[in-house]
Amino acid sequence: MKRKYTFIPLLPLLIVAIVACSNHRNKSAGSGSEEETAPKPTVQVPQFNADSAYRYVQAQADFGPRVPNTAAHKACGEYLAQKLEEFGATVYNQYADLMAYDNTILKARNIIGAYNPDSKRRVLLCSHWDSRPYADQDSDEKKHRTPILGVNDGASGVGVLLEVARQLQRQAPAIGIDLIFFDAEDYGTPSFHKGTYKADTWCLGSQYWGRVPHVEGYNARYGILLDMVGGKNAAFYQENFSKRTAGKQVKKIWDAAHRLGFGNLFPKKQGTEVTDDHVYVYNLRQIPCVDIINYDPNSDTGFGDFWHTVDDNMDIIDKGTLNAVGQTVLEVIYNEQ
Ligand code: AHN
Ligand code: ZN
Repeated sequence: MKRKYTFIPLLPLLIVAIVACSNHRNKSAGSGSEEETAPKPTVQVPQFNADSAYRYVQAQADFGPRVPNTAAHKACGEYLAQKLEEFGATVYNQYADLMAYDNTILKARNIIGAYNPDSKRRVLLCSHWDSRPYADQDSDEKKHRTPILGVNDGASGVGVLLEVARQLQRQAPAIGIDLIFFDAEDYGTPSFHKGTYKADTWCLGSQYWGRVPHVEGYNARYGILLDMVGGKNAAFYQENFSKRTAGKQVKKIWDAAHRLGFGNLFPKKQGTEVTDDHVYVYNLRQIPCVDIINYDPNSDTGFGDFWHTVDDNMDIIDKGTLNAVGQTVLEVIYNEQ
């Protein structure tokens, strides 16, 4: 009897003691102990300059259509490699003869700029730099064989990445970064083609790089592909191949965009599945890669009214879109440890 009486009141006491103890532990790990322990280092993310990115877009547009096997293409390739040199990257050039859907041999050039090349911790950022030989989505059928300027479709992604390169030179992030400008992305089978069907006619440059990377055994944690990232009224729905194969990174990028106040451009909603360079980065090198691509399921082609038309020119470029994408990319890469 006596034993029972002394035992029962101890139980609530014990619970109170445990709760008090755990509360104390919670407090000491939280804000209360900031003076005693070193604060978590906060990274300084550089400010993306959209005016600067816009100038790099304009500079590419000034060459004219950058269709493989043309003088404008060749000259623009020189310009891009020279800019990467100027911004302190280690530059690699991959020259390759690639066969197009109609058996034309394309004199292609992938241009790669590496930052902190010795680091094993790497993120890959990429875009295509060529422009399409055909305005085969133009409402005027007579223009279907006219090469396009590809300002949004081509120059915008590269323009954003050149501004990222300029920032990388000014302030290095904790990890290594590779910028890849893929060639011959947009020489895919045109709508008017009557010949036999050939698979994989888009993204020839990234297919080549996937088989023969610029560095043997190349690897990266993940990649981010920028495609059509400068248009007015852009919407970056979550491209579905990216969601399936790089879901964690999609979340990370869209969370970063929302944190920065660009939630309106980055709806956390599923887009379509697009055959783009990221597919080959993943399939051939097993590097998860997220395609940030203007795609709005509520619009006509999804890619914007100017897509693969003669209207893909400087008039449709919006610095606000370039800024939202560029700042989001910086936020993501400077927060990598
Ligand atoms: C196709 O139209 C098959 N893929 C879209 C990839 C692309 C073309 N991105 C820009 N131009
Ligand atoms: Zn295109």
